[in-house]
Amino acid sequence: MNSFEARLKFLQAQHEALITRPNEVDSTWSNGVFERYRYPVLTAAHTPLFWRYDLNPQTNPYLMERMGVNGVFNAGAIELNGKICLAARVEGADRKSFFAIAESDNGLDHFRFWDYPLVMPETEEPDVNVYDIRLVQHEDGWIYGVFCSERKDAASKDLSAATAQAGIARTKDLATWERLPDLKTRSPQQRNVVLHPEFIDGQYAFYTRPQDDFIQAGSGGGIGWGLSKSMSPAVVDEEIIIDQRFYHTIKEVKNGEGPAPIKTAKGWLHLAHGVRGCAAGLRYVLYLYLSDLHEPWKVTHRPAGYFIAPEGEERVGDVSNVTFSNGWVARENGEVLIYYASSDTRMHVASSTVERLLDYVMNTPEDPMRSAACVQQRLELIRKNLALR
Ligand code: BGC
Ligand code: BMA
Repeated sequence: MNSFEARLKFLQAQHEALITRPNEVDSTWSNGVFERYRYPVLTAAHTPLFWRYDLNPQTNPYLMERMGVNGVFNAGAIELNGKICLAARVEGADRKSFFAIAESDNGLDHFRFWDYPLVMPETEEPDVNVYDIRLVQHEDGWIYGVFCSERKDAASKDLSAATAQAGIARTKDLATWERLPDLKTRSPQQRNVVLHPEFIDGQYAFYTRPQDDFIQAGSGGGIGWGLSKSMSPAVVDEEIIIDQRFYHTIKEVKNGEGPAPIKTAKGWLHLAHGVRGCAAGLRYVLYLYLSDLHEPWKVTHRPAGYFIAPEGEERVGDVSNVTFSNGWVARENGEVLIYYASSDTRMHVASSTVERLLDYVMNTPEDPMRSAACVQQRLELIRKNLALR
């Protein structure tokens, strides 16, 4: 066996061992709200070797990686035909990202990418980068993918100036996609747009995130809500802010809806991200909130603080100190699989149940917004607990 073949065999064995490695609950983590798992479910190394290497000894005698993958993160998620499918953001070494489906039977391990990444049709004005797709099974029968489409801001002299808008596509099988026009709103910038799974008064409903600037929320931002009569084109004329940013909270700088909310008996359960600025840069954490079953734009419960924040190795990566989620799956048995990415690098899974998450959102006190009030809130808990002794 020559060295090319030997190395190829080694790489293949290593890859297969990685993707068939059983996952297990991380026994060092225990807060009663959710379980963390020991291993990431997807990483750059999970992508097939034939996406990265030229496997022909004639054209690649050194068996070099020709097209590196920088990270696999921010995946949309859906349960389809009994499989858990993730639509991951795969970012090449060239910093352009694209979507690719990886599927697993149990949603915890053995995720395997389909042979080809998704071929997302372009619009007339091509996207420069696409990312963070939210998959939604809508009651109209289509599976929609709503994602960020980023293009260079041609009007600005600043080389990095960009505009983000919501790209929309639909499918029945995750394999073939029909691209629809981008969402139209009054905001020059939209990221983190999510389609609500049900009609509201016969219209499509969107969670939006209007901003004046590509990065900075300025005086705007917050999670918005608006209705559209159609999906092609989808047009939201009026946006209201349903979940604002607040000074000195986990969402002081920015926030945005995560995946589409889960319908429960007590209301719509939402997962979102909050961002604050600090000396180390931006810190992204995840939080939950609950909104009214019949009027999903009315928030009923806002547990204080974060639900998931980066821990251990999750804190380090291409963009460190980030947890981000745009995918979760509520299973028939009440289990919830939460897919979150760490530091724009890899995908993890956490598990809980609708029952536990509802208990968490309904019984975690709200943020009283001042240190003194927070102490009072904690004293109340301490007194009650000490009275039990
Ligand atoms: C990156 C995203 C990031 C956004 C705002 C984009 O260019 O690809 O990952 O969320 O900028 O910082
Ligand atoms: C954003 C998101 C994500 C990313 C995060 C941190 O604004 O849209 O793509 O995970 O920044 O870089």
